[in-house]
Amino acid sequence: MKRTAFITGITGQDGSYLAELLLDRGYDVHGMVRRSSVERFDRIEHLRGRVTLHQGDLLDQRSLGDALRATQPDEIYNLAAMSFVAVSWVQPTLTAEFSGVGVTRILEAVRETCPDARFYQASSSEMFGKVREVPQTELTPFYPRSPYGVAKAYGHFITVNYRESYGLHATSGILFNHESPRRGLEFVTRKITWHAAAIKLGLVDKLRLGNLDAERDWGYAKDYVEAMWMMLQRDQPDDFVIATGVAHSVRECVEIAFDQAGLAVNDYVETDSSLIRPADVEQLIGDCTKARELLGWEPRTNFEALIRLMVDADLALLTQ
Ligand code: NDP
Ligand code: GDR
Repeated sequence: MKRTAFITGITGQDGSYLAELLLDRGYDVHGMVRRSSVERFDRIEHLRGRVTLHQGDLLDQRSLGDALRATQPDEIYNLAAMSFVAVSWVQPTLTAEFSGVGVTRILEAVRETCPDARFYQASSSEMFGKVREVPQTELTPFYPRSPYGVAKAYGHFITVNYRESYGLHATSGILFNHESPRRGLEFVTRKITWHAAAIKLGLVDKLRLGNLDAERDWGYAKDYVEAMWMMLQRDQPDDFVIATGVAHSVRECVEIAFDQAGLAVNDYVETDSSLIRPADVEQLIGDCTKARELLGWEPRTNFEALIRLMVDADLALLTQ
């Protein structure tokens, strides 16, 4: 029988790739979108005829219940959030509402309308923050370093708690950074690849960055949405770290991107102290042994290949 999936955050980077994956696997795909005076569904424009969209917002309990009641999903992927760490200091309360309490709202809606559905929560390596051990696993204690990380830690634990309190099939994927040509322009990899392409084409002349020494375990979003799906195929709900196990610095990202564009870094890149965060996460490295062993999941795309493909995509985008 055809299975039904419901995705919050379907207009985001991950939501759009996950919708494609689920359609390919024969699912009836539903997504939640929020009202805006200008409709911006660029990432799912090519899927518009194949997915059903429901109006809703993580701030609005009624809309969550109504959308789930109408959909009666087998699987729910809660990807919606205020996902940009830097803005979480500017809008700390709203971030807590979206990315923290919003998880409780949707879990309550699940309990009320479709308690047998399988639920996925988009947790984050930002919860490890000022890391307690290297590499980080499912058992590493959290020490979030931003209002976003704190909100995600709440979302993670409320998911665990509803699994243990009410027997929901609720799973939390602790995903490390993952990028793609659909990544928002404000995130550092895409900011770098877009600028490398734009400088190459003579459209802009500088790239200003903050902390060049920060290191992240960066993977490819397409590989990571597959892990989300794999987690919900298990009869046992659980928590999984998804990562590549290798960290690179922002500086290395710049070097690869500019090399791909055929440019010399020193001529174009400047540091800008206003882009330094009040508290940054210096290094994240994940250990995805549990996902390898229990899900059979493997990252397929390495960092260098990822950054090069993003530069090529930005060159193509800007020459359209
Ligand atoms: P994006 O920022 O690309 O997408 C976020 C989505 O959430 C958008 O569809 C956005 O809708 C929606 N959204 C935001 N606020 C609300 C709200 N109040 N109600 C309903 N929808 C809302 O994020 P990603 O795709 O990169 O990430 C997906 C999830 O995974 C997020 O929860 C993120 O925090 C988490 N995560 C991401 C990682 C990464 O490296 N990408 C790593 C670990 C976790 P709109 O289009 O209207 O703005
Ligand atoms: P992050 O991603 O905060 O890890 O959160 P981001 O790409 O924003 O920053 C990564 C690191 O790069 C440094 N940096 C800059 N960052 C941005 N955005 N812009 C700059 O100009 C810049 N210069 C240096 C940052 O200080 C940081 O150390 C992402 C999001 O997708 C979250 O939603 C997700 O949960 C985590 O990844 C895992």
